[in-house]
Amino acid sequence: MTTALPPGQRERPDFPRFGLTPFAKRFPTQTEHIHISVSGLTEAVIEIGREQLDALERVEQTSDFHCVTTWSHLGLHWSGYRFKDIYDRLIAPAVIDPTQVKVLILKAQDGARTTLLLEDALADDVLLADQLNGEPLDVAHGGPVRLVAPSQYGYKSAKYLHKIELCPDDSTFRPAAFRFMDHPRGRVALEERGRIFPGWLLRRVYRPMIGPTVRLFARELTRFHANRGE
Ligand SMILES: Nc1nc2c(c(=O)[nH]1)N[C@H]1C(S)=C(S)[C@@H](COP(=O)(O)O)O[C@H]1N2
Ligand SMILES: [Mo]
Repeated sequence: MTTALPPGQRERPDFPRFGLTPFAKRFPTQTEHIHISVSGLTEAVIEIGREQLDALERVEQTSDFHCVTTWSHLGLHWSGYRFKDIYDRLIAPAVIDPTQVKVLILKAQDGARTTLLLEDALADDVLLADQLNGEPLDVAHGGPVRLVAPSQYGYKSAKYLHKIELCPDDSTFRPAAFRFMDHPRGRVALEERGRIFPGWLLRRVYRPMIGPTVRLFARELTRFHANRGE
């Protein structure tokens, strides 16, 4: 069976390290231990680490990954925890008024941040992944732990996740780059690449940036490993 690519996407045989160019040089400080703190609209800050995750069911999932710049990598095999389980079991019990929680602000160890509607985060295929293709998640792809939201563009899948803020709306969110590059939902099937400009226009703007960005991110990763003596 062949899966049709979503509108405007092109298949890439490799899965490159990728992001906004300022993040090419930024890396997590904690690459071993999982630590995510959840705050906002809760009675107290919730700390999630290996111990809390171990109590949940481990899930395996094969899904495609779609970057807003139009590259897609098909058939990644992730392993981790369903975000819905994390929310229901670890977060929701401490939420003061569940009807208030509409948006999650996701913050990463490299300073990247993004939003996700709670409704989208609770979809069955949204994972907190700590393994990729049978190996522990490496620094290139967001280790020790990242979000994977296959139905949204890649920029919603925060690598090196370490903070989640529960919010009633996205009014406190400052995007890492220009506002037009960010969409509140970012659904791939609907080509919600950004706000303001239509998807077909953003395709043309973004596509030429793929090659140089992939090379930059690869170069900086090599430098990171060299500095650590790896
Ligand atoms: N923390 C963090 N998360 C991030 C990014 C980043 O630079 N930093 N880039 C985003 C973008 S634009 C994409 S396409 C994917 C790329 O994931 P990969 O580097 O594992 O291929 O991560 C997303 N999550
Ligand atoms: Mo992306």
